[in-house]
Amino acid sequence: MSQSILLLVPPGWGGIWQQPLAAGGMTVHAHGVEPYDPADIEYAVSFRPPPGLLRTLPNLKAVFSLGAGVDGFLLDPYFPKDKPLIRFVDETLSREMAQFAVLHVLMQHRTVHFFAAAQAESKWRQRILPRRTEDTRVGILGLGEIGTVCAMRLRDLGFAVTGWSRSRKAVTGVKSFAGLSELDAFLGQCDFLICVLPLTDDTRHILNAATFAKLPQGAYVINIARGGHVNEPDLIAALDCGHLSGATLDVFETEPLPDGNPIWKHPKIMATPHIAAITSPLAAARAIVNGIAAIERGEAPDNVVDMARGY
Ligand code: NDP
Ligand code: OXD
Repeated sequence: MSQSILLLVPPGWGGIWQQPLAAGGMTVHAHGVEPYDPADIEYAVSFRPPPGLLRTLPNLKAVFSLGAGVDGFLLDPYFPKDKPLIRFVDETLSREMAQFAVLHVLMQHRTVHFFAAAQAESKWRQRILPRRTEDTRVGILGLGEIGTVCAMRLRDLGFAVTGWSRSRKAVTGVKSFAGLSELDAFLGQCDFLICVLPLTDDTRHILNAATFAKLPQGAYVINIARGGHVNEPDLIAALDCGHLSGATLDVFETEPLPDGNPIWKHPKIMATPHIAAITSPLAAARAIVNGIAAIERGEAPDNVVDMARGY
């Protein structure tokens, strides 16, 4: 039987998501593109739905996120919290997030900028690494689906890797710090800090002047989670005073990053447009079709968000 899905994505993005869902046997209505009867809708699929809209669907059974993060849903004060919200968890997504983290750690660790500048001057400038790999401490904030893969890849490259999460983890070769009481000890030993937390009331602006001050002098910050984790003026101040050596930001408080925002031209920031990893429409459709099939059989789907925790 064909289930009726409402697709809520920005204008122009409908096609790439609609086609694989329709191929999976779903009847797909694209919000803003064609009229639909709200009473027909059983499932909604989105990344950041218009606030209040999901509440207007009287026969909604569940909501599927096209992303791993669900802050775009839970920021809506009218989100129907009595319906299951299912997030996207995918091996390829985790692997590509880890690639991005590894890429940006290695670019700094191997001082790519130094050699690029030397080449620009046609200079043969050899030098040894400023810090040995095993002495380079990489801390992952958020040791969940994605953070764990980042930790394992960096560990396999020989870095000294630690992680911080709400509950204690057992990842071979990765020291686990847990809970707020261990946050300062964790921060104090991060030459690189990689944020892969979900954005919740507890983690908003977790990266601020006070937390930057607890990082070792010269630490490098990589945020691939959500812009709301970083207090951006505090980050710029910590870079400008020389306490932090640099930052890679893939996500921002306001996206797209507005024209004129100082982050664009900051010499110590590498900014990318929320592309650390992008959900594959085919993989998302497969997960949604499987999740709907489970619900229709009366079973619980995988990856249901815990509304009390917010992730
Ligand atoms: P998970 O839910 O699997 O992992 C979240 C981790 O954060 C868990 O280890 C959890 O601890 C920890 N955590 C959450 N809240 C706290 C807290 N208050 N204190 C300490 N630890 C906490 O999420 P994913 O790994 O799947 O995704 C992480 C985030 O990555 C997403 O929410 C999304 O924002 C971002 N993302 C960004 C992308 C991009 O392109 N830039 C692409 C994909 C995701 P515990 O395990 O103990 O519960
Ligand atoms: C996600 C994202 O949460 O793309 O998956 O940011």
